[in-house]
Amino acid sequence: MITLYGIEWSRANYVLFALEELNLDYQHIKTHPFEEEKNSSEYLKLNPMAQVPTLVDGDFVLTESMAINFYLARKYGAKKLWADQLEDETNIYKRTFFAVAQREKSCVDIIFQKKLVEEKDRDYELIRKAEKSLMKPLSVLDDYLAGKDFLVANKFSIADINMAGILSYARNGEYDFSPYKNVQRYLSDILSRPARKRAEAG
Ligand SMILES: N[C@@H](CCC(=O)N[C@@H](CS)C(=O)NCC(=O)O)C(=O)O
Repeated sequence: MITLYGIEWSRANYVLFALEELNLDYQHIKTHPFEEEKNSSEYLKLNPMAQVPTLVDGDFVLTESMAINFYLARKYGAKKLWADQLEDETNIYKRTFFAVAQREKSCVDIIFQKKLVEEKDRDYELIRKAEKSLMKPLSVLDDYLAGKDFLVANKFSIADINMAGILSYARNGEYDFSPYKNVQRYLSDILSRPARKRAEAG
């Protein structure tokens, strides 16, 4: 039995997307990242960082959203979401790490400030810096996506779930993607997949 802890708008969103793409049976426990339940002794045994998401698959407990997605893709979706060749597999890592290292913090800052922080407390300078820091990585991604529908080996993979999940924060925070037409098209294709819609609905 697979159990996923983490409410759908948290980083659990990438994992829910993968679980839904793979049509897996799972139990979803909507642990809230900013409420006391994540500090319960039971939850801390699973995730000592008191963060979400956490996946439990039988006796196996795994934290870190991207590691969870690599695990699900390898274990349950080798044909559907993983790669056949070492080079493509390595590119799945590359695209995912690039998304996490170059974009995740800025995307999270944007959505957090715009959707969770009250207007009177909003840090507009942080938003401005976050938006600016996305320009170069998005422009590099935009060039890469010219004429492509997917990130790796011209096929949908876990790398697309990870990348689109991270960029979706900026998109939901009304970041202006219009200068990056290929990224805009790519995001709208990946984020309109039925599995993603089911994941968003929780
Ligand atoms: N690198 C971790 C980050 C997890 C994380 O920061 N989760 C947030 C919710 S999106 C959280 O639980 N925040 C509450 C906290 O840090 O106390 C991952 O990708 O799983």
